[in-house]
Amino acid sequence: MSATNPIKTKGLNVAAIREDFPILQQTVNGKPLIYLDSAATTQKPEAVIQAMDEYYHKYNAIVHRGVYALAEEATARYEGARKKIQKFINAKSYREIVYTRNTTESINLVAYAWGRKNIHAGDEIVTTLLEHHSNIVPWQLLAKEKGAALKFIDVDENGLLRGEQIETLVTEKTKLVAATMASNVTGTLTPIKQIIERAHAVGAVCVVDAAQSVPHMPVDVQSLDADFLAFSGHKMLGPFVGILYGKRALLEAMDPFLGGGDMIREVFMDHSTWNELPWKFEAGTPAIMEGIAMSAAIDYLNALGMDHVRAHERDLAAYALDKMRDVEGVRIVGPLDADQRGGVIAFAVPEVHPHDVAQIFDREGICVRAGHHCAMPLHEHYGLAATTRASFYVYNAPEEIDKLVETLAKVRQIFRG
Ligand code: 7TS
Repeated sequence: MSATNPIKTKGLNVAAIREDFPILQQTVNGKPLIYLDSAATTQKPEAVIQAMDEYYHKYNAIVHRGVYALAEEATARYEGARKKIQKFINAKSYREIVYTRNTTESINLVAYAWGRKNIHAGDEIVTTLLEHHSNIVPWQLLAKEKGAALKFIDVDENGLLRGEQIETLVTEKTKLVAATMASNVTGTLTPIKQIIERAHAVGAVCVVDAAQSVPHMPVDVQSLDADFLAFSGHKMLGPFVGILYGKRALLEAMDPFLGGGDMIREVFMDHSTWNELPWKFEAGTPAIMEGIAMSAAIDYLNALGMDHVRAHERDLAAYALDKMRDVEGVRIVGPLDADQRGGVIAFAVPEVHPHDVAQIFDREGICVRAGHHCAMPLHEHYGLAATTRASFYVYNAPEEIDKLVETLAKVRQIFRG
């Protein structure tokens, strides 16, 4: 892939983008590295690596507490990155952006701090069969503790959510709906706006898992009217930090999640009072460097344009679906229409274990993931214990998909003996 021969989808100039990612310049097992595991974590462009490096070289210091120049610099950049994240998802205020460790912690924060106050015996929580375990298990724990019921919106034969169940399962008994915008297995895009509207129509709040959507398409929390929305910086070119968006009124009314330094206003021997939003939910020393480097990740994505990112991934998915369907016996899970899915394709090869598939891919320098991808109920729905998954991002080119399909054909040959 040379810079003089840019490979283009409708959305992006991949050859130019690839030059910004040092890790992609290497060979693995003597083959050019083909990274197809961005749903797990994305690679980082030079600008993000430099932002992390610069922090440790120039202004490593604690935020919020120091009065010296270094600490002021760190604080300004850390809080500046928060404002950039706010704008990126069009939140009304930076006070609605809470730094966490990851999407998982963001969802757990809501389950503890909102859920334990607002869910009672007999209430219902509705989620979907498409969810990652991080948007199932916290609700199971909450439901069990409170004597509430947890219900699942099912998936149809095309890998889409059963639209009618959004109406029938979300009822007056429902207090919370937790749904993903995009599946990390089938890639399915859900009718999240309709789900949020339905939740609000019955007086419930809606928690949106945006781990596979904020990195891949324009997301506007105000136009969605999302109550809570969770995502991970490391899945969008940034470091290991998570974000929770929450409507200000909801966050104000919640008790803290974790107790400790920074989240308090005053501490007495018998009680404490809380800091303002968003710091009320940020106990202890945060991931400062990680937060700061989110700024560079968002600058990079903004320069590409999120519409272009989505168009690029849609085209890659369409290209891959088309080619993979020609490989005899390969079963693709989820929708076969690229307009209905993100750049994630999980598949099964008959009589070959997904780990063996992934190992053969590795020999060719191709990184794919094998397993249940933290979505066991969805795999059970498909009657599969595991799948192999390829997931795409801004630096992937159609030529890499050609290699994927070529290797897939090889897997079939090897195991046919
Ligand atoms: N929700 C979805 C839809 C995800 O894809 C993931 C991670 C999470 C939540 C959890 O994110 P975390 O940052 O808290 O770990 N998904 C994957 C994956 O597909 N492979 O590895 C992690």
